[in-house]
Amino acid sequence: MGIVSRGFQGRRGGDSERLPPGQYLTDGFPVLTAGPTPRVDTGEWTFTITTETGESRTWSWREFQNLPQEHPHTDIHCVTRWSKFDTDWTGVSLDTLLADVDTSADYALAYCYGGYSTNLPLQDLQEGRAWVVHEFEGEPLPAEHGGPARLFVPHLYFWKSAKWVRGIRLLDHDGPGFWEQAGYHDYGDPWREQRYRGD
Ligand SMILES: Nc1nc2c(c(=O)[nH]1)N[C@H]1C(S)=C(S)[C@@H](COP(=O)(O)O)O[C@H]1N2
Ligand SMILES: [Mo]
Repeated sequence: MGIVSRGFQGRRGGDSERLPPGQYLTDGFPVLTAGPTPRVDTGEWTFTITTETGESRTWSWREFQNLPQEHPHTDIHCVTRWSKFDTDWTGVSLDTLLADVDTSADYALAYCYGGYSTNLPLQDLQEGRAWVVHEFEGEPLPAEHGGPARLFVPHLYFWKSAKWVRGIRLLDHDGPGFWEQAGYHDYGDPWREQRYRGD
């Protein structure tokens, strides 16, 4: 396993090189949700980052829309073994959202409307690798896929891309989210097949 993500090398080697181990390719876009789909009005939507010292920063929908928008284009990989190539999204980089946040935390817990949560090292939300997205293929993100906005962290299995994301807590200590408590891997790297605890 090299340092460069193999997702960026795949095109030369064809589809098999782009597909992480144990995955199959789908053209569809399956919906995977534990529980009912929350309906969140953009007029009420807020996104909050809270630091380990308890300081917080909150954006309204309008403030969030006025931040610099990026257009990640990449492959996604679900732990239930489907992968989808060449997905297109619009959203705000976590680097932008974290720019004025003063923290020395090492961990992050994303939490959601509806109660879902997932944990990641803070570093995995940085360096151009994570976004809060609100469009899929040029259209507002459908509610079943996490609209109005979801976390998008495509270098990890897709359960880390929390739908209906409401905020991120920055923490000194790692602690499991919803699926991690249920036995999924703490980190979830598809190239190392980190599906379940102990993988
Ligand atoms: N809030 C919330 N986010 C979630 C989930 C969920 O149940 N609730 N499921 C996760 C899982 S297991 C996957 S594979 C992806 C699925 O996203 P999709 O339904 O848009 O394909 O969302 C992730 N984010
Ligand atoms: Mo999943």
